[in-house]
Amino acid sequence: MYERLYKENLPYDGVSIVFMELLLFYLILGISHVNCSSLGCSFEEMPTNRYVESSFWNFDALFQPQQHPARDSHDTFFLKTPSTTMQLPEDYVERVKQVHESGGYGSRGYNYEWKREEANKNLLRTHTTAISSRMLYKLAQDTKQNGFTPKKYFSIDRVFRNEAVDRTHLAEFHQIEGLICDRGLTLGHLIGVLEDFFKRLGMSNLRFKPAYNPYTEPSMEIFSYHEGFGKWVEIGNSGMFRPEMLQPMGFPEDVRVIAWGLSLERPTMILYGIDNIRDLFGHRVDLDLIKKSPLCLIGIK
Ligand code: FB9
Repeated sequence: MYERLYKENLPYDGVSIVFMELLLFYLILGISHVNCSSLGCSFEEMPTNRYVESSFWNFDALFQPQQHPARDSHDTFFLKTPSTTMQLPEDYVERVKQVHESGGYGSRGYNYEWKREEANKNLLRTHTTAISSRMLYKLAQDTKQNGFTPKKYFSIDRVFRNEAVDRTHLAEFHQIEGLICDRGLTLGHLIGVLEDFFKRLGMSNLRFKPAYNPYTEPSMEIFSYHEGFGKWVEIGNSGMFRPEMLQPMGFPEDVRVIAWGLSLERPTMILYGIDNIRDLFGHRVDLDLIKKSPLCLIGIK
């Protein structure tokens, strides 16, 4: 495995990330073994090989309103060419339009005029949750044919945000996302899974702070007390996908989805003691640092 890294001389910035991806892959494998009995399925990796996404799957399908600040070019990289997406599932788009404009499924929606041309705009995905929306829509379609099967998905890949660059933020970073889709899941299940997930990253003693995401309700920011820093560190975000997102997809009423996300760079910087994100990701990465940095198998027996 490691020989491949050097023989194929991956672009410098990719090497360190590969290490952490390996780490996380093992981590998620670890978790899937734990819960396999209860949910009888293990985590499957979502296909994230598409940086360019339509606003529809990145925002509208997630019930994120078209006037939401994250949807303007201050936060999002929109494409000049191809500026608009080719095709969307028309019947589903109509249901998304409805739920944004006038609600349904117990929601009163956002009461604004939803524009197709806005949903057609292509962009560099701002989160891998755009892939989660595609995968969940496919699962709902599949459910209509062959009945519902519980699923656990994860993704680890690049996302792009037109943000101010500083010591810990670049205009692109790697997002880690996990989701579990099953009947009758509750916030208790989410908290249990998060405690298991982060314990394997060497983080226990978690605190959960109510938060807001357009696509999850309830939502929680996750904090862990970091002995070294002597303070509580925000280690991720999470929530239960809203019925306004899941019902238009066609899921049965009692199907729930718990999901969570964090970055790959933040834990890597802290675990490897890297102070500036540019030393971890980008053209300034020192390959020697990578060569001599052992793979830290935290929490992996
Ligand atoms: O990674 C983050 N923090 C972190 C994680 C691990 C860690 O490990 C140390 C070894 C001990 C340390 C820190 N964060 C998420 C928290 C902050 O860093 C935050 O300021 C920056 N966040 C990024 C987004 O910034 C705009 C980190 C990134 C992030 C935030 C949210 C999600 C994903 C990545 C999400 C999500 C989500 C929520 C609900 C449903 C589905 C996905």
